[in-house]
Amino acid sequence: MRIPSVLASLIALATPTLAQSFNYPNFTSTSGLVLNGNALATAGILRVTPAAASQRGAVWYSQPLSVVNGFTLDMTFQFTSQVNSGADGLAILFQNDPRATAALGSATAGSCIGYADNPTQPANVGIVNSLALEIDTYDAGSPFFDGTGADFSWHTNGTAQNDARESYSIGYATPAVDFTNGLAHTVRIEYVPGTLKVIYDGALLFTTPYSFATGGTWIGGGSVGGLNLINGTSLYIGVTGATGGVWENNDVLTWSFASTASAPTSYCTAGTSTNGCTPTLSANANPNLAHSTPCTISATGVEGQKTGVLFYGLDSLIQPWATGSTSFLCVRLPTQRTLSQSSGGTVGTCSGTFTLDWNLFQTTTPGAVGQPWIAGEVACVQAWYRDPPAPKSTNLSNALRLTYLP
Ligand SMILES: [Ca+2]
Ligand SMILES: [Ca+2]
Repeated sequence: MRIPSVLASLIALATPTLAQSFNYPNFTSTSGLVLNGNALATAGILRVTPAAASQRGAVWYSQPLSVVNGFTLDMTFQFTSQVNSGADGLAILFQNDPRATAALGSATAGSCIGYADNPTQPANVGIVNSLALEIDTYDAGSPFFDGTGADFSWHTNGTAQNDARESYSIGYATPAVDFTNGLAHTVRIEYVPGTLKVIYDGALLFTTPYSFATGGTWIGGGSVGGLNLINGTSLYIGVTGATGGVWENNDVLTWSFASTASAPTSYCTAGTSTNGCTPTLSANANPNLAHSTPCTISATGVEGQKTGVLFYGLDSLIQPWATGSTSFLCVRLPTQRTLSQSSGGTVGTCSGTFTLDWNLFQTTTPGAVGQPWIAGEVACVQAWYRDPPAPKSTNLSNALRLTYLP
């Protein structure tokens, strides 16, 4: 039995390239999450803190996820049962603190929003080696000097413990529609190395220069370094919150995250055609949501003058194509066929090619599998071609994994 060992090696090759993501459309289940402090799940809502005095909570995805090549994070949040206009809000955290999923900030001030150190207290418990996006609902005045008490603010102190004082902000904005109005709102964070974008209720609110590798610049001046990433790639991702002498429910309704793969990655192996050809699939770049940057997929080394088609699905698979075949099916159902084409070139040689303009196909094929695409989503692509003497009269190329960029 040779096939099982071949399959095992293929699976081992495929594993490191899987997209890293999570998606909580609600919190009926908190599987995969670690809840600290006063955080709880209730009626499908993630209540980072309940509406009571001097609460703090933190919720972490249990595994570190890759951030080094970029990511997209989406969250729906809501502040309810506000007392005296409510406090103190939520913060979205990216961290590599030694406490890992046990990390939790100061309990002595709601203004620390569950992640920061309290500068007026001797205990040092701010989450070190972290970047935080405050969704701040309360202006505490001195020593924090929050903007308006209803603002987003990025805070970091590099590899040292994070700090909620506004002097540790690297960028902030106050949205025109106040998120403390009791209604549900959405925030999206898009990170590409060098830039953080905050999209609030579907519209870009502000952009902040920042890189996990090189850090950023505090709003009051002075540069701050980047973070030490886990394995050079990853951080724990979470949400924290707090209340003090004024309080509210600090709630999260939905939450999803997807890492960006740096480039299209190949997986699986090509079958060998009757004339000894092993077609190789490649692409110049990952597609983006607007289909505005070139994404061309090519299969080279195809037998000349063969009819074939590129097809794709949303997940990978490694399954023998047919008894006696050297090919594998590497794309899980449901699959989407693109247009049938001829490989060109010379009969009996490996001089043929198939090509696909991914953007053209997507923009001219409404309802194609995968639409509407979201950032971080994966498409697994493979080429199929006629080879009459072969088992099942056909063979397959290797496969390619594309990851949608914002
Ligand atoms: Ca505040
Ligand atoms: Ca603040």
